[in-house]
Amino acid sequence: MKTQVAIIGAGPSGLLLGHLLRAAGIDVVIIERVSADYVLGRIRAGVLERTTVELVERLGLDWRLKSEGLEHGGFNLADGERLIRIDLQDLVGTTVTVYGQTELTRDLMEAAPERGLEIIYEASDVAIHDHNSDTPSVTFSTGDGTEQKIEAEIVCGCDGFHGPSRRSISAGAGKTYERVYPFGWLGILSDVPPCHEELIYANHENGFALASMRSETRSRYYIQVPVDEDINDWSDDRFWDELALRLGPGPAETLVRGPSIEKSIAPLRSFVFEPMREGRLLLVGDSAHIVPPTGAKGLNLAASDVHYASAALVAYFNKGDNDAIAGYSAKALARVWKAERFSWSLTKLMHRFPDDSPFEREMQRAELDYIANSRAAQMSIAENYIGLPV
Ligand code: RFL
Ligand code: PHB
Repeated sequence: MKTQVAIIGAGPSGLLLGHLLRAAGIDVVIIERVSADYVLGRIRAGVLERTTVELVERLGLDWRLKSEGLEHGGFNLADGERLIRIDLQDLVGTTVTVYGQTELTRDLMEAAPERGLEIIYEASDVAIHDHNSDTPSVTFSTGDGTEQKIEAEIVCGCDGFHGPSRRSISAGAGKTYERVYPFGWLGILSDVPPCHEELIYANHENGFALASMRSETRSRYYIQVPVDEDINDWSDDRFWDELALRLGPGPAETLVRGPSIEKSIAPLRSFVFEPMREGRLLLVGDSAHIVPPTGAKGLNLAASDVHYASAALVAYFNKGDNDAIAGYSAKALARVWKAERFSWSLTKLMHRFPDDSPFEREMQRAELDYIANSRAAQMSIAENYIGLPV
């Protein structure tokens, strides 16, 4: 099989990139390790920046996002006593959209056949070959054990943090930056109305909590737990009690409890691999970088990588511009590092670290009080939260 671009991974970055390239008349094949249902079963991001929404609009695949997505003009930081509202609309004149990653992924998957975007699911042993030559290829096995080979001009690694693409970069050709946090987020999804009309990020003595949502009838809540926590120790009742305590008296009063329909623990990590390209292999999204979810940046960073990668590939294939691909990594990384900084600083501000002394706790209190009373501080948070320009 031959194609122009082989994309590894049918998560949001692979699907968005595949659609944008197809819209420019470029041939694409996506190779995904698991089934479509398995991809859709992962409950992840919920907040889309304007730039991410615009990519979906450009594809004309935004009808469900427009009708079911919730536009939020602000969000809240809670410090145990009060809600500090960050008024995005007033401070930076724009909004974010609450729309589940699952829903976005479903929209992109469903539109693939009609747009000639081929996706091969359940491909095992995916391997990249010769990306430093002019004739790279990808091999894999299909469900019945048949070996397949796709020759491509460019390979895009959209295969997340654990995929093979980053590991295919030559030894010594890249550098890794990493910070692993000593805690994770225990999240639940429940078909109950949200406790508040906007998101609440809470800093409590017992640890961080987040009140989020997927719709007016479906809530998504998280609490910080130690990284080695056993999920079986968290009955729904225990989760709701702890969440109510951490969110504080106001939201606790309006909190509606119900059975969890999903419950999982996600570890928190900051990670950057650079450069995001070697030869004809481009790394896109979580394959190159991870942010802790505190700033809601992971999926949005994947989308901005896609923006830069698709522009470079369209210039390369349709205008014969070889330098465009060479420039991809530096362009994407400039934005990646700023999102890393924001996600790390919000994580530090809102979580309990096991080694923190009373001094660090007072620093958090002082910073939250400063934010509560400074429009300049709020504006800085707001412009990062809505997403820096691409
Ligand atoms: P994904 O979504 O991990 O998709 C990668 C795809 O590659 C496939 N794959 C392979 N395919 C072929 N061969 C192999 N050997 C393969 N190995 C892997 C996988 O099966 C998968 O389908 O990466 P992508 O596309 O780069 O997208 C990144 C986002 O998923 C991620 O950044 C966000 O979910 C992060 N994130 C959030 N981001 C936001 O922007 N806003 C949020 O509110 C937000 N909340 C979150 C989050 C992530 C979380 N977790 C669980 C890590 C909340 C949580 C709890
Ligand atoms: C979510 O709704 O899953 C969500 C929202 C905001 C975040 C992280 C996760 O910062």
